[in-house]
Amino acid sequence: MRVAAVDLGATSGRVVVGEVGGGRVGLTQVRRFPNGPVDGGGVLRWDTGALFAESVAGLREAGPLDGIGIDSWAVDYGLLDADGALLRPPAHHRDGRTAGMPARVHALVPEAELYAVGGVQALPFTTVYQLAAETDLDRAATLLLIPDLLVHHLTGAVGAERTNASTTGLYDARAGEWALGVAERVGVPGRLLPPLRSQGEVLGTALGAPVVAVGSHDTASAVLGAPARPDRPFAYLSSGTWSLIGVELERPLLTEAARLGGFGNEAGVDGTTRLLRNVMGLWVLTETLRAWGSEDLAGALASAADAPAFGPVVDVDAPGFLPPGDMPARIAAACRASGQREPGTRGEVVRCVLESLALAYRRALRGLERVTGTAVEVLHVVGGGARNELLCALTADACGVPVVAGPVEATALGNVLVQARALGADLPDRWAVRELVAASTALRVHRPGDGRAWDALEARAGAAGVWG
Ligand code: LRH
Repeated sequence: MRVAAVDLGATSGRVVVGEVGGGRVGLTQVRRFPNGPVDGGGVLRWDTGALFAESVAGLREAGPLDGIGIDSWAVDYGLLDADGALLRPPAHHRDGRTAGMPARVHALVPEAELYAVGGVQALPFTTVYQLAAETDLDRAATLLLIPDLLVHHLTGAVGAERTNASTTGLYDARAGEWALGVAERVGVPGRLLPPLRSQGEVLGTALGAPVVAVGSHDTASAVLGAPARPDRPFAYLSSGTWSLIGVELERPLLTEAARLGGFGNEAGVDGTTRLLRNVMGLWVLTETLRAWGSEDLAGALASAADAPAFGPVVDVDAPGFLPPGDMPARIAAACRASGQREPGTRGEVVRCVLESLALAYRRALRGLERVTGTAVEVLHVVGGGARNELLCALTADACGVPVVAGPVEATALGNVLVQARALGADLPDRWAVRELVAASTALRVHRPGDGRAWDALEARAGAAGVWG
């Protein structure tokens, strides 16, 4: 069986061919293309026209296919008019137009009530808050999230795949349906929300192949592609532009403790719940390199490895790190504000970012254990960040659990294997999918060292007021 995964990430997109058979899955990347924010009339936007053209070119290069599946980052959307035409290029979630929007929405539906239904983390860029800043709702007939927009472009089909719909804040996490009551109360007409689709449904045909609904939220596909075992309680860290750290649950956890702990419930493949925290992620590092005009990630990591351990740390989730800009200056300012010395050399700046990320993962993991009442025994780091050995090692130490790093291509694997299953491959459940991933990829284990230095670091940072 030969299927293609189109995987659109915030900094690059790719088309990957997956071949499934003989107890293995193999991937070949056929096309990779850059992605990023573009200036669209004073608002940061996505150039979906270019992304879709690149995706189609990649699918053509892929040759004959048995299936096509599409995933991308979450929360962003395009609005279509009654003729199915896109009103404007979709806005980028890092645009500042959402400033003040959470408060405006919470005045209509209190935050705790929103959480009790949708269970999402109240991040300013979540779809429901973006829609509060939207000027085109009256002219729009349909809202499509990014992967659904590409499915529409390829097949004409209109729908919303559930894993990504669950990130909007307009989805009823328990019922698995749109939360139409909430939508109407926050001023989003129910007519905009298209029929929901589940993984495995055939959505249409493109280039002679069925387009199959996969976990269209990249993180949902990545979590499926994490080589976890059913007999060992695990957490995952989908490590890319964003860091999504969480656990897999059988059903949503919509408690006040989960909300106040900063965790969101997102729908996983096969009706699971991904209880996770969205941590700012490698964005802070890539923006730092961009500010330096450098593309030398390996060099930056090597200098961080040589820099002294346990220097200054920052709250990577502070809103100031969200928009594009001069990260080294923001890091220095955050260190000054908390009475810490500023990192001096570039190696120290990178070390500060990595230790701050590891500390954020540690705090999230402890919080997850607290709200679920389950101790985590292993952390699966998947995605591009699994290649970052220094960060994986720091994460193992900070979290006090073994880190299993890999696969880097967990998202594409999750995408490919949901298609393969829908097309008849013998993969009875998600554990069978994960077993196949484990059998087909190289993994690296990072064992934790003595955690006492991290206890001290966290205490020092807390006393300095790093988290406010
Ligand atoms: C990761 C991701 C994440 C969302 C963010 C907008 O790519 O999908 O899960 O929170 O992008």
